Amino acid sequence: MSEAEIKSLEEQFDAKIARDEKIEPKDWMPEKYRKTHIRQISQHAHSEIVGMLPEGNWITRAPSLRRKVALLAKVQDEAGHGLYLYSACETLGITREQMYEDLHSGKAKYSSIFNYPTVTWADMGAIGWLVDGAAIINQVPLCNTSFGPYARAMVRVCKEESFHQRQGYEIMLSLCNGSEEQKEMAQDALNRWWWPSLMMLGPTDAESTHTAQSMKWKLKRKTNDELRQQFIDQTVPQADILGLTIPDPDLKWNEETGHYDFGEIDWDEFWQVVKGHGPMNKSRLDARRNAWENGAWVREAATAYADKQREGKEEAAKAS
Ligand code: BYC
Repeated sequence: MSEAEIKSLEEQFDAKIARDEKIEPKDWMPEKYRKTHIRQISQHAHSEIVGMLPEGNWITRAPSLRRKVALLAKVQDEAGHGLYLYSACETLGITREQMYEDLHSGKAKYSSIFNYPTVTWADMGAIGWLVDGAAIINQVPLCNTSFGPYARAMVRVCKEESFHQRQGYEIMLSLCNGSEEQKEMAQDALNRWWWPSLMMLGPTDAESTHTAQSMKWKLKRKTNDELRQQFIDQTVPQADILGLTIPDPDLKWNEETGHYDFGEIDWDEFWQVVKGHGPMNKSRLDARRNAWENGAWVREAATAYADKQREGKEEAAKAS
């Protein structure tokens, strides 16, 4: 392709983005747009799949049948989200095997938040309330992202996430209306999950390598700091209803800005976790690798069965 042809394609692409039209898999797109989407969508898919582990830890210990059913359904939804996202990502020309390989080798990232342990039942409440709460704030703008398959996957994901957030908040409400010990469990879970939930929305805009370009492409519709502020403003009144204290002595309503001011985030901790040194990184990756290796016989059996079916059909076609 000549330089002039590429320039014309780039101009058409930019004009489409400016008109808020969706980019579809077979449309021409700049290589960097494709690569950035593969990076973000695959990391998002991995986060959903790894994100099943901390909650999966509590399915057998849920305190009632009702809680067990809801948690089981939530974890299954997360598997579904991962699968939509892997499918959306495949439309950009990467195979699912390659994505798995990148996760298992440690090359691909997944959300920092899932590298923390779930030590009490209250953590199921805190994850639903805070982690899914932050996820919704991050993902609602993605329903309007420029790449069609990602935007469409996000619509369904967001509907399910709002149910997840409500089930988490309801667990917190029950604990806070329960015994003194239950309320302490809820406060302890908030203390442990608050700061990691703020970190989950990514580094500050000043430190974010991808935000400026992703905003231009309308991949991202809001910056990391905008999302974080929105999350804090939305969540503080919810903590008040629960009667819980956000573990940030600097948290204060600011009349002038119309937002909450908040304390310093420990970014060293965030980068340590992102680089693989969080409390549960090793355990999470080991669990995913083991699941992949132990599931090899299922994949082989399914392939052998599909081959047999195909051979049978070919022989039948020959005979007729
Ligand atoms: N953890 O330039 P930046 C869920 C990396 S699952 C780890 O700001 P970007 C749920 C970033 O990748 C929710 N790494 O990046 C499931 C980049 O490194 P690379 C998951 C992080 O992409 C089960 C570098 O830091 N949500 O809801 O513009 C149960 C610089 O960052 C993190 C999504 O994936 C992090 N937290 O913005 C319950 C949403 N943050 O790639 C709930 C889709 C940043 O250059 N993703 N990094 O090596 C996004 O919206 C964006 O990718 C982010 C980061 C806002 C997360």
